[in-house]
Order: sequence, then structure tokens, then C-alpha cells
Amino acid sequence: MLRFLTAGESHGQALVVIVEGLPAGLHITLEEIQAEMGRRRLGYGRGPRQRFEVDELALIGGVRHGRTLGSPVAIEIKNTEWFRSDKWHAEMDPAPGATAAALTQVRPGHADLAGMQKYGFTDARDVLERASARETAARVAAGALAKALLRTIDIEIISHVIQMGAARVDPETARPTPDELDRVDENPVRCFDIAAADAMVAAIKDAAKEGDSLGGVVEVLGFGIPVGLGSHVHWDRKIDALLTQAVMSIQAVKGVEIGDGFDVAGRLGSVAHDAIHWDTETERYRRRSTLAGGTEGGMTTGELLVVRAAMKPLATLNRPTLETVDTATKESAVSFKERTDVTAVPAMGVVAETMVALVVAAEAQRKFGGDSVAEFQRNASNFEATLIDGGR
Ligand code: EPS
Repeated sequence: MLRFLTAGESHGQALVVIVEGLPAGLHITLEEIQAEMGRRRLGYGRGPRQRFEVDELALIGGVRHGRTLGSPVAIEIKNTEWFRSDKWHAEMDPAPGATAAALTQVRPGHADLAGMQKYGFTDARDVLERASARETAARVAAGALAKALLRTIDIEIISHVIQMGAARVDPETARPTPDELDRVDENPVRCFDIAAADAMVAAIKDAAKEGDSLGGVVEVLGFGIPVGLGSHVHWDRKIDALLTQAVMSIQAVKGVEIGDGFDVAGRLGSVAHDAIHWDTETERYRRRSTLAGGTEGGMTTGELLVVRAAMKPLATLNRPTLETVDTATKESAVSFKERTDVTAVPAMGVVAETMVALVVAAEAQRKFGGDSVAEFQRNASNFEATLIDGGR
């Protein structure tokens, strides 16, 4: 099974990710992984750190002469900030010692307080360094490998921002296709609807002026997904459940929806489902709509996969006004100020793509198997061939 593990703290030396279970013979270069990671730093409203973090990568294992060996792939991502100055060296030193400046004015909405209580810490930094969304850089490196694997069977995963604060995309606007992803990425908020994008930028400017933060919603789209990934037979094999868990694990995501999930709940049953017809042109069963987001009964249907993620406004504010308690004195306080982003919704879209790609790649591997990419492709196309005439 395809799985991955990340390590590293936000202001430490580096992040590390190990991806296990990739077949041999997958073509991948450092530049491809780097390009994907660059996409994660896009987006109007990010803080000063994004201007100097360059996500300097090293492929430590699992790749030789531009292709995977079937062994674990290990990638190191250096934190530029560690190397450009000694600002964090004493604070994040792994050698025995103590901090001179414990953070005790815990931020509401962050992992600070619950993490301190759970692990018995007296300094919120012991929690926030790992809770930070900096960790998503490592996930995106893993996701670049998953996407490369999916491309070998013609699957593409993209995303776009559909809401920022109160500014939303008109639901009638056409969704972007993989060919249009560059246009999404070129937009300052990664939004495909230009009028909505302008309103989103204005909303970010307003929030920034107030030292405040903004949340929003992204939509991830999976193209070319085969029928039958996931399964109806067990709760923990249902692909909609796996996707939801993976996307919900992204820092600050508070809601995940498959297709029109919440809207469908308010409809009558007669207008809440995707009608099925036989398409004589493609000789395939097709759905007439995407309400179910490309999954039924915990399995993919072969239709467009639609996963939406709602991100709360970041809990760190540039002008902290949130009421809290100083854990050292138990006195009332305002949460501490840290340098931060106004919004990270555009970047979260790239991370959500990553998590969807990792789940789809793992499930495609489970269904099609294969120690080499060639075997994986062969098995996938053999299965596809069984669907001619509708399958059995
Ligand atoms: C983050 C806070 C900011 C972001 C960071 C995530 O970092 P800092 O506190 O160092 O300014 O820039 O994101 C990244 C560094 C990144 O590469 O995405 C947080 O608290 O989650």
C-alpha cells in the first residue's frame, strides 16, 4: 500500500518525507517535485515567510537515474529560514537546554492549549512547531509522486478556490479542466471566475488592513478516475470516507464535502441523485450530474471526482484580539502575536489536491497492484477492458 510519513518542525532545519509503496519505474525529477511545491506557495494573502522559503529539496533515496526503484522514496526539504540566519538556532536546538521565552498566551483555535495539556508542556512552541501548516510542504512533495503515478493511467487532480471570506464563485460558472490549471495558478487567489477573484482579493486587502485573517472553500476535481476505487464492503475501505479523513487532516480545514453533500441534504429525493444513462458514443454508463461527486456506496463511479474543503480563518492574527488565558499566570490575556499569513486558502487548495492524489493513488494501487509502473498500467487497462459493453 502507498503510504507516507512526514517529520520536522516549522522553524527547524528541515522537513523530511518518506513515501513507501510506489512501484518501480516511475519517472520523476527533483524539478517536477519542486514545481509542485512552488504552486503551494502561490496566493495573495500569504505572509513574508513565503517570499524567502524556496523549498530546497534533496532526493535522499528510492530514485536512481530519474526513476523509482520500488524502495521507499525519501525527500528532504530544507527550511530556508534556518540557513539564512541563526534566528531559530537556539530556540529549536535539539541539544539539551531550555527556552528563554516560553509562549504562554495560547491562541484560541490553534493546537496550543489542548496540545500543552495533552503532552504536559509549559511552552506552546512545543506544540505549534509541529501543528504549523509548514508541514504541508512535505505532504506536497509526496503528492507530486502520487500525481506522477496517477498520470501513468491518465488521472489528473486539480483544484480551484470557490470561496474566500464572503466572496464566492457563481455556482453556474464552468469548472476548470486540467488544461486550464495554469490559468487557475496564474490567478492571485487561484480562482477560475475572474469577477469572484477580484472580490476575493479585495476581501483579503480589507482583512489585512485590520490585521485579521480569512477562511474559504476550495474544490478539488479528479479527472479520469476509474470505476471501482474504494469499496462498499467495509467502513474503512469507502473512498469517500478515506478522502474526507485525508482532506480533513489538513491544518485549519473544518469541513469536507463530497460533491454537493450539504446542499443535497436539503433536497427531495427525486432531485438529489445523478441519473444514469447509457452513452452510445463512449459505450459507457454515465451520470447526468455531479451531485454525488463521483462516488456511490464508497466506490468511484468513473465520473468527475468532486471534493470540497472549508478552511477556517487562520487562528494566528497579525493584530491579536482573541481573548485567552496566560497559562503561566492564569490571568486573562490576548493571544500572542506571531508573524503570519492573512489567508492560506489558495495554498490549501494545492495541499487538498495532494491529499486527494495520495488517497486515489493508494486505492488505485490496491485495486491494480503491480511492482512496476508497466504492470500497474497493464492491470488498470485490463480492468478498463472489462467495462466494455457495460461490464458484467
Ligand atoms: C504557519 C505560519 C507561517 C506560514 C507557515 C505556516 O509561518 P511563520 O510563522 O514562520 O511566518 O508561512 O507556512 C509555511 C512556512 C509554509 O511553507 O507553508 C502556521 O502557523 O501554520
